[in-house]
Amino acid sequence: MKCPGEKSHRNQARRCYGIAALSCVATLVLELTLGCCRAQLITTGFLMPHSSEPAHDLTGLSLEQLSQLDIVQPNVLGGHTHPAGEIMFGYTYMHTHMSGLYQGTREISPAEAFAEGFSTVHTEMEMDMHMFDVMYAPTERLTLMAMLPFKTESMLHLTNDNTRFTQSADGIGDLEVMALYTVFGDIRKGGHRLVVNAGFSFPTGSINVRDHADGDPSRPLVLLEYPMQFGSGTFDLMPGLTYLGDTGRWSWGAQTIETVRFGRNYHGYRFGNQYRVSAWGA
Ligand SMILES: [Cu+2]
Repeated sequence: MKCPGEKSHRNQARRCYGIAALSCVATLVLELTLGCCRAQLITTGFLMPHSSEPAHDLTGLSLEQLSQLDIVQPNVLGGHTHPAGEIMFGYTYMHTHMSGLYQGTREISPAEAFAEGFSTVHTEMEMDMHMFDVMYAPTERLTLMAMLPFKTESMLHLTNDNTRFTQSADGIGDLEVMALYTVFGDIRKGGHRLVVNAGFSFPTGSINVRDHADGDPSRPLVLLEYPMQFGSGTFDLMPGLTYLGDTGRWSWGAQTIETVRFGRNYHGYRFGNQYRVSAWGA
């Protein structure tokens, strides 16, 4: 976090938190409004049956074979399971663009933010996320999955003396592992299924992400804002429940997954808990 000016240390600290809070609001609101702009460009996986058959990719399969593969909605976290012995490697690319400043739900101009005493505002943030995941089903009822994101981020700043600068960073995020246990139904028969999700997030993503002050390589490295940090810094529990429906031709589902954070990270903060609800059809 960068705070120019010859203020007392205490004053600076407060100003920093002010900016961080403002940026959090901007992030939250834009997540909602730009949610549909998240481009899910590529989602592929190849399935490796437990037998000695060579691995094949999806491009060699007929439409009918594709429709029989249980790779419904891979972009829904833990939203599908696999039959016993199957391994899936997945890759998802996601681009998130955020811009604008919000106070509550009202968009404000940088000038208004400066008038409130902020010395620097964030005008835009870009994030590219490459998500790698692997799934394996040791039994018919149990599927295990692990996911690790790689993030490239940049944030554009505007200061009250009208200087613009960019800070950027890249690195891995938090490793998530999840067990999906089918409590009702059978993946081979289709119909209705109920799956219990039990996930855990390890703080492998840095919360010490730094870049040069003012984006100027000659200046010292400073800690970047909360949205620029790669991980939560805490161990998080992710319990959830997934309902899957399948008639062979159509499939649909609904899911709720929570993220419950434990303690505080070594910088003394923690993110809020998350509650997610998704529904889909295909
Ligand atoms: Cu899978």
